Amino acid sequence: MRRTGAAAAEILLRAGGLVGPGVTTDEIDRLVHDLSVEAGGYPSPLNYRGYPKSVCTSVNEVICHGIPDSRPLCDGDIVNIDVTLYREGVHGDTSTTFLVGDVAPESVKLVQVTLESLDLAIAALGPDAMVRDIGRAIESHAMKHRLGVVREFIGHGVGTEFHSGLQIPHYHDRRLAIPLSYGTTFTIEPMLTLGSPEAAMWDDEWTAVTIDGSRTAQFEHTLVMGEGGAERLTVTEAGECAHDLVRAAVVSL
Ligand code: EYF
Ligand code: CO
Repeated sequence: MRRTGAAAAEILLRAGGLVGPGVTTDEIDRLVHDLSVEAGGYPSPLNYRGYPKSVCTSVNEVICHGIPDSRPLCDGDIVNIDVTLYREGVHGDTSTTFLVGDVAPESVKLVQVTLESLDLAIAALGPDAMVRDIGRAIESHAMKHRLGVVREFIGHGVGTEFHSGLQIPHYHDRRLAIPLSYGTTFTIEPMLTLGSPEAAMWDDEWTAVTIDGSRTAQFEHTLVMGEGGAERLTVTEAGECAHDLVRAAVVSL
């Protein structure tokens, strides 16, 4: 899981390097596909439950599962790239929302707070961590910044299967007193919104969008529970990931 996670993180970093005005999400899809194969693996989304592409690319009001296409990204867009790599018998799942060119301050804030909410959720997982600690950390940070938390799509157990039975909601529910035991591998992937957190589905039956067309951002890591807390698996061997690129971009604004 550590090796596959590191390879997925490298692929996401490379994909993020391509992001810019004029680049199509089909070009990002091709790069992710080719890098996954070069890494000795396979892009998990391709043909997963019939999904037609190798990566999800979710632009502006698209919450998740955006299908890459021939439209170029525009200056001011935000785009989530969600990479899952299957290699050595396991999946590594990670995503980052990238800024495309010059992005309006409200959207930059959305991206920044969403990343902070993931970081806070990971930090909230101590030795006796429970599933509810994750949603509590995310929802309280979102509320502080008057952002919505999407409830329809959640984090999940991940390992030899892309999605195991474990469910990781990003909203607070005190009934989720479910221990995250040593060795559990799972994702946290909060989706926050500027407006309504309600989701609607495009006619393609994949693309989930906000019902009011407001923008939304998402960040994701695959994690493993260790003795002292959660360890991020979707980081390079040097401990880096594409989230760091966004952190640097946001700070320099
Ligand atoms: C309505 C799929 C899409 N499901 C989940 C299939 O966990 C994921 N990313 O972090 C994740 C990625 C993909 C995915 C890519 C394709 N699917 C199944 C059911 C419904 C759906 O969209
Ligand atoms: Co996932």
